[in-house]
Amino acid sequence: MAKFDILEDLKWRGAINQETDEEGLRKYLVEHDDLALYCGTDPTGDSLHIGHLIPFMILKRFQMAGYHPVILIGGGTGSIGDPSGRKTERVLQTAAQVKHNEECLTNQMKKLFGTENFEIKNNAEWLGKLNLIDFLRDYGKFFQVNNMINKDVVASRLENGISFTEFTYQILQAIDFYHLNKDNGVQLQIGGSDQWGNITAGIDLIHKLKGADRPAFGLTIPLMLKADGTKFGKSAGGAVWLDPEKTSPYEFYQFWINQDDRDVVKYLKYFTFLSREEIEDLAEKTKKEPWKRAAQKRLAEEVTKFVHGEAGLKEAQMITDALFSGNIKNLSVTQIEQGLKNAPSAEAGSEEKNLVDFLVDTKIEPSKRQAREDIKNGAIYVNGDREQSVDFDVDPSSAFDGKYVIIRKGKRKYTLVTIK
Ligand code: 629
Repeated sequence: MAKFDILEDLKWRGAINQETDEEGLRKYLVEHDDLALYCGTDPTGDSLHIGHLIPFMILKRFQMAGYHPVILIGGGTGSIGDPSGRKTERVLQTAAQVKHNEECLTNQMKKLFGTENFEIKNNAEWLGKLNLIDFLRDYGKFFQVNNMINKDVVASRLENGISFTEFTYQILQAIDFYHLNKDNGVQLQIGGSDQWGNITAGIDLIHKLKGADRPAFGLTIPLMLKADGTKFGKSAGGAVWLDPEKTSPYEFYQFWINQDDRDVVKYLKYFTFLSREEIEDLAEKTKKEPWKRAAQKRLAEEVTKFVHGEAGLKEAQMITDALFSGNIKNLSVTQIEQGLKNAPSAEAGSEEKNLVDFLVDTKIEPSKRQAREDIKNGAIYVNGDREQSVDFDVDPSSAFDGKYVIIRKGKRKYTLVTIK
């Protein structure tokens, strides 16, 4: 059976940085119908963020092409700490933290990958059983310290120091690949470019223990760079998380819809399952009619749907449309909280108050004179209604469960006033 040429597709997406044996992997895929591959993540937090999504979407692409992805949650390695990409030693996590994070990440993975044709493994299962003497005899002998310290990750830390614990990390990740190759038929490991040293350590170990012709491959993905030079994956509120409690579906949607024209096509290639034709069409539209932002809209829709489902996307779009049109009356309290989380805020008491005073007390207007002028000019909206009378009284109990009053000044300047 001739399968979809996944490597060609990844190349076109710009998703391949380095490969350990490009020819060999290509040949393997031509000669075999099956391939199992893995990517690991350490439970250092209780949610994935969109940076993690990059390798996991590639696993998903392999899954969709009929291959078998394995996700490794590093319960063992997460108790040690990967020095990759870090200038300083990590603080050890407690066992309880690791356990909690493992559970959170496992649930997120299940949402993204479903239950068919994929599995989740935890390396605590085998690493946790290793005793020190066996570790040194069975594995340590295959690692040369001189090679280990030459790996970028260690070399860059030699001046300021690296503990023996973190120094050993690459051996643990190597044991994982060996274990998964031997017991689960995993032939390929993928990861971000920071993982190159750990991935090649695993391949070397497999080749030493199982022979040089044993199929074992590594592939890394380039570091995501933004056209404006700032760090990818950050929004006003910090990292963009997959957990809807940390980054609401609305914020998530907004993050994608606000991307620069110079980045949007690259993101479509990385973060969506749209076909080459569709992406090329959107690239063309971005060039010819950038003001329509067709590519950004499609990107936001696709990624939000993938991560938060159809319902999450609907909600994000509903809030977006309401805030854009000013027609906010039908939003629920939680939708208001999502939509105006990063908007200016103020507080007010629950008693009725004249609009002019309300605007000055909440500092939405600098003076009564300015407040009166803006009201008369029709620039002030209270809970979605334009108010042009300076005698209008704001009644905080009239909307949004009495919790909020929303003032809009001009086209889109919202202030969320919390009622105390
Ligand atoms: C045991 C642990 C393995 C294989 C991998 C691992 C985890 C790996 C690591 N990965 C990063 C992480 O956990 O630290 N040692 O946050 C992160 N990864 C996704 C990408 C990455 C990488 O989860 O590979 O490059 C970020 O894009 O930093 O047997």
